[in-house]
Amino acid sequence: MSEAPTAWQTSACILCSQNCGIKVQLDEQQTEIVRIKGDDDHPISQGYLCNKASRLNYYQNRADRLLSPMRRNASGGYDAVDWDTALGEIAAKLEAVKNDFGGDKIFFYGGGGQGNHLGGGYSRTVIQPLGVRYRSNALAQEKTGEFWVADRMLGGWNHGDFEHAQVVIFLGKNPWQSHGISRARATLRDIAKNPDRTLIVIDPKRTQTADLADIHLAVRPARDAWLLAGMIATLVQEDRINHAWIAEHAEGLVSVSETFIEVDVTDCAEKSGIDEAVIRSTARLIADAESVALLEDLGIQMNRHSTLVSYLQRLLWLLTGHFGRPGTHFLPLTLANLAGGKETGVSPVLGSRLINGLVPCNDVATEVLADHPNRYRAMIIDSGNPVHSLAESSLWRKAMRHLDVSVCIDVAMTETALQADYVLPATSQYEKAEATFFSAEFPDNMFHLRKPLFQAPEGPLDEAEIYWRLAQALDLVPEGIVEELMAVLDAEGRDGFRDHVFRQLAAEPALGAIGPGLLYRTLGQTLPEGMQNGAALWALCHSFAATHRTAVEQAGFSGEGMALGEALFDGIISSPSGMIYARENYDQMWQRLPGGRVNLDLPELLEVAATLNEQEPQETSADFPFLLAAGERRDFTANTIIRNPAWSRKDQSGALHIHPDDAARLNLGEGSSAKITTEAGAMPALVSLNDRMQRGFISLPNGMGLTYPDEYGVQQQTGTSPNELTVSSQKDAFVGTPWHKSVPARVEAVD
Ligand SMILES: Nc1nc2c(c(=O)[nH]1)N[C@H]1C(S)=C(S)[C@@H](COP(=O)(O)OP(=O)(O)OC[C@H]3O[C@@H](n4cnc5c(=O)[nH]c(N)nc54)[C@H](O)[C@@H]3O)O[C@H]1N2
Ligand SMILES: Nc1nc2c(c(=O)[nH]1)N[C@H]1C(S)=C(S)[C@@H](COP(=O)(O)OP(=O)(O)OC[C@H]3O[C@@H](n4cnc5c(=O)[nH]c(N)nc54)[C@H](O)[C@@H]3O)O[C@H]1N2
Ligand code: SF4
Ligand SMILES: [Mo]
Repeated sequence: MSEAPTAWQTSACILCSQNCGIKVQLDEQQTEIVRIKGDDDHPISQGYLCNKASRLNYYQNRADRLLSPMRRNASGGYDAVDWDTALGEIAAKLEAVKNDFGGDKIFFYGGGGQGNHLGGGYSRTVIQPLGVRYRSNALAQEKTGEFWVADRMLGGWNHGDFEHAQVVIFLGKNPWQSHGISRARATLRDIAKNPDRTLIVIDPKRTQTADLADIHLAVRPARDAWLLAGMIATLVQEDRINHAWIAEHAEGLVSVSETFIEVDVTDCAEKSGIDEAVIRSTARLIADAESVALLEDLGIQMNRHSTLVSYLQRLLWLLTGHFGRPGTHFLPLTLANLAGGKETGVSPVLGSRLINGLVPCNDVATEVLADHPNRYRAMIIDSGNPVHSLAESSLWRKAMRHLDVSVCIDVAMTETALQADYVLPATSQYEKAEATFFSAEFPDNMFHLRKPLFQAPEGPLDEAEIYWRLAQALDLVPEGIVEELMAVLDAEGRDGFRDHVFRQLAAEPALGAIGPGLLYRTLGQTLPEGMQNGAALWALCHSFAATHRTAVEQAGFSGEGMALGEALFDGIISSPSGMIYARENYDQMWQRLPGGRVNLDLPELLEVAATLNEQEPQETSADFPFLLAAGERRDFTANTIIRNPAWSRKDQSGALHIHPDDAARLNLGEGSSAKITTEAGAMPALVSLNDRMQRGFISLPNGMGLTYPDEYGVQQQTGTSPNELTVSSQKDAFVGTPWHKSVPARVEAVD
């Protein structure tokens, strides 16, 4: 490894949605990352990194790298096949499903992870022409409830101004470990240090974030709805509502007041486990604050009443006027909107609500296995590991084997790949230009197209190339089209190319369906070395510049007509550390709200809120006396992005956290082995005593239980796979998000 390192190159960390800018040095062979530091020129992270980034070489260099297309054989093993064979057979099988049952029986899952969203864009090259209608990704097991609520209240998903808010609230969120806000640890320390600012953490566990908090509301697991309802009832009953702000900016106060005037705060206190006086004083603090910013995450999104809680937390700061000015909340102006909250129909078997086209993840396997004419019969999975990461792994394994044909596109032979008929090897996120659409900032919005750091090995292909070749195998590509467009590019440059493409699209709209792949194969060839995968952004830049001209100009770009989109694209291609593509002020943001106003009234959720006092929640039973938080973010977890357990500097097998009193009762000592049993099955886990846990509340980390070859090439599994313990049917009533954070469970000592 450590020979003379090469010059510093610029990229980004791919281990969480923050995508902090990094500078790296490679070894002389240009195959290993030997040094990593923060990139001071990155507009948002500004040199910041957390503890995980230094381990990125474990993603790039791995013993389980997939180097050839694989085809499942009769005995369940896999044989290497060449690309033409694999894609030819896949095309024939997908076509058969389309012809016999309809393209809407082909399901698409994934399309991107924490660091790669461009591949998913190129998937359209085949899924549109095939007539794929149903799709999903990890957002539909965490954020769709929030998106649905935010869309109906604000016309879009909001984020908070945590750097400036006087009062900052984290609800079911541990940003010290999981980030989700820029430069999280620095920002948290700033808030904690400043006596004029207040940090409130709502979490049953005393997390590292809670250690820094002024107020830690250690709510009973799964009881946030009562806590928040109690706070809102306080605001309504003590008339601490900001009436002037609401008159100016919001609709629907009457229905909200009518509901919460009736809510019994004492009962809310009992059920949530938070003292009534504390509920009331916290509500008053929010009402009196200069500015409040709140962030919700998995602690409530993967829990009972999750969609209701997403609504209640918004009421809390909207009733008190904390939106649309500095230090509060805003709607980011994203280049491509991942957070759409519109209802777009229902799923074909269970009739579940689709949000932004996404089928609830908890329903997908069920809809494959159903005895129903509309069941899914084929699946393409790209950059996702649903067998491991979605509820009820055993059901997913069954579903995968039940499909007529399944294709998995990944860099490794994952738990999902091991159930697929075909596995196609992708280039890694550091072998092609990549980017995400996660950035959620205000007033500046930033985008970062990373240059590749490494030459790809022989075998894997960019997703764009995979989809293009599959489109060819499906006979979707008109003869000579690439040559024709290349000739135009050669002769007339991008301007002539653009006019030509638009003329052709008008004459032959079907061409638009293979558009992303076509751009990759034509325009992509003319981009600076290594940037080919950025080609599809060209179309996106044009549509964004056309819709948000002022915001793009305010970010410093200029150009008449279509020249603005070209300037934006040039900016993206030539900004190795990322760049600001849009800038807005708060007045302009307000104009993006429907009618320029906030809507407080979501009747079906108010209806549930009105029943909270009558409900007698009982999550545990004699059989399952614990609540298991299945999938907690810790120092060295990063979903399943890094599979080699050696990447973790501590707690490699991801211990079960349990309160010392519970452990003593069960004869469990530090480092002992336990058996965890749920409705889904039983799994072993290593025990760690942890007085940060409430009694009766246990937790396991996410992303564990992955297999990885040891030095002899034998697959070894490390840690407990959380979704062997979860079931699909435990999910939210509105959008089907899972109840992973409160799985009824039993714990026993094993010898
Ligand atoms: N280190 C690391 N960081 C990551 C990731 C990773 O794998 N590892 N993954 C990234 C991804 S994909 C995501 S979505 C985010 C998720 O980020 P977070 O949502 O912050 O992560 P979690 O640790 O799963 O859950 C947050 C908290 O919810 C609490 N909680 C559990 N039950 C309840 C409850 O009933 N009520 C309340 N109020 N809280 C409860 C837990 O104690 C925990 O502290 O993290 C991202 N960042
Ligand atoms: N019980 C429980 N389950 C959970 C959670 C929990 O808290 N509890 N957390 C959930 C959450 S919030 C999330 S976001 C999901 C995340 O889980 P997944 O959706 O499975 O996502 P990742 O682990 O990020 O990575 C998905 C796959 O992308 C592959 N990959 C990496 N780079 C590339 C590339 O360049 N191209 C391609 N084609 N593939 C690539 C990786 O090898 C991996 O197999 O897990 C969820 N599962
Ligand atoms: S916060 Fe940490 S894990 Fe997330 S992108 Fe930044 S360095 Fe990577
Ligand atoms: Mo996530």
